[in-house]
Amino acid sequence: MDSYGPNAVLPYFSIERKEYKIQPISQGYINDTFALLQDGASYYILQRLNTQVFSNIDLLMQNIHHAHLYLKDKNYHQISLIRTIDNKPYLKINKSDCWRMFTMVPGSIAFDTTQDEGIALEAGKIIGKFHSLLQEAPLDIFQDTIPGFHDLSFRAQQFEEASKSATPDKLKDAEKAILFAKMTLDELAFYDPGNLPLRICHNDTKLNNILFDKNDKRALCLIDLDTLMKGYFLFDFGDAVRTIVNTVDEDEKDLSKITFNKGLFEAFIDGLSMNSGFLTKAEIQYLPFGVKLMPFLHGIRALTDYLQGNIYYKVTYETQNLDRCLSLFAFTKKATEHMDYMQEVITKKFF
Ligand code: GN1
Ligand code: MG
Repeated sequence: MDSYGPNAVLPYFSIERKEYKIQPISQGYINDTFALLQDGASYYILQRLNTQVFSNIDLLMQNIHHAHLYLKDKNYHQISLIRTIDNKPYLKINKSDCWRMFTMVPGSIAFDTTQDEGIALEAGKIIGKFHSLLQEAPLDIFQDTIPGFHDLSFRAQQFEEASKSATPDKLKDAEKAILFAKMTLDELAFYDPGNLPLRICHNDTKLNNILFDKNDKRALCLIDLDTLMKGYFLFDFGDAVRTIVNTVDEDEKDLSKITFNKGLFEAFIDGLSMNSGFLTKAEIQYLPFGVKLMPFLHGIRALTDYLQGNIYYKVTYETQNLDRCLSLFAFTKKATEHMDYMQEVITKKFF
């Protein structure tokens, strides 16, 4: 039973029986994702869930079910879950082999990066819409799928433990990154978002988790709701901004290419301000902090994984986690340099 592949699981889902071409989608560091194509068009998305990272799939699928009840709006495209032939939300072959399927949104596209201010504006709008809709949901129906996911002190503690047990070679290669991590942890100790309201957050709002209409480039919806949990809005804000205003990939090795594009930032803020009625004044003031926090959090997590020998993220080469860390830390520096600028733009556009 443990040698199931995408082909073997198809008969267990309630879809039309046709000859589908199965195409792996390589983006994503956690789950294995496949597109099911027919005559060149995608019909379904099939995923093998990473049960090491997500230890309670029932809970995770329940969160998604609850979110779908609220993500209903004429300006928000809803993705449908395809149930199994015995009417379950996912296929459980055994505890560590779990699969699920969604409909593909016809004519949609996702972008890893963008130079287009129209895309940045649409991204801001849809993230605002997502939060406005979920604001109506009671917080307590959602459960944490990864406790402490964006908790900085928890991530700092994991990093410290990894530093203690890492090999001398790894510690040497990561020397600069380790220094930067320690310095930034000291700086961030001054921030305390603890009084901000908790909301249901997506917690992974990078640009390529937003679907756009291929033709008119309207944002349709957010995908990948696996990390839907309670959190602060600044998490979703920071994750979106880090992947929009930086016009190169998250693991870019040439650090001189990393940008903080002001036009894209302002367009994103314009879009968000169209659907931002739910935000409190205090949350708005904290937004620039999110743009520094999120790349740093991802960077320190990648660094920790590098030091531990790549046990969490999927990597295609040995030092990929270190490259991701260096690139994310380089963007953290850019964010730090733009704190006053961001505050100015935000004050002008929101107040
Ligand atoms: C992981 O696999 P993917 O791309 O959905 C990670 C996110 C990071 C992202 C990119 C559960 O998400 O936190 O933003 O890589 N998800 C998990 O850095 O760890
Ligand atoms: Mg994700």
